[in-house]
Amino acid sequence: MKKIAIINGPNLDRLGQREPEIYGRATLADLEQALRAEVAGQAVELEFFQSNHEGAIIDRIASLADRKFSGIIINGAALTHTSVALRDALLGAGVPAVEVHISNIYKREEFRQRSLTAPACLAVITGLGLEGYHAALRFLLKR
Ligand code: CA2
Repeated sequence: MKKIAIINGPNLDRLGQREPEIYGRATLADLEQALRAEVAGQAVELEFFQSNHEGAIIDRIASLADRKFSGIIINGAALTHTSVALRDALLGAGVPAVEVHISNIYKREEFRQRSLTAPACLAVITGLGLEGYHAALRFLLKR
């Protein structure tokens, strides 16, 4: 049984409710449903977690390592650009992670073009919309 966690950071609970021109109209619940449908019938467990609190995300990442998860898909949202603590948590967990951004961070403001967490991840997918989470899931399941 492979266990993959999908972690979404601050404000992504509002997905589908604001700024649809950047983030689309689908909600996090839609994303969860679509990812669960993708792995239906496979020996795969998905765990979804969203928080607006940096420490809660860090605690969760540590618990994934303790519970022997095989992969993490993380959209750290704004924490991507600011959080050394999140980077350290990913490095410390030692669980293979893929960083996903719905928008193309390199087409946006300069402050979004730097990711502090990317070096702690195997790969980064940016700008594919919610398809990026599916691509990350397929990648992690093939490893
Ligand atoms: O493109 C991405 O996925 C981001 O990680 C989203 C973050 C942003 O800070 C990053 O630079 C790029 C923003 C999350 C806020 O998302 C909202 C979505 C809909 C409505 C309100 C907020």
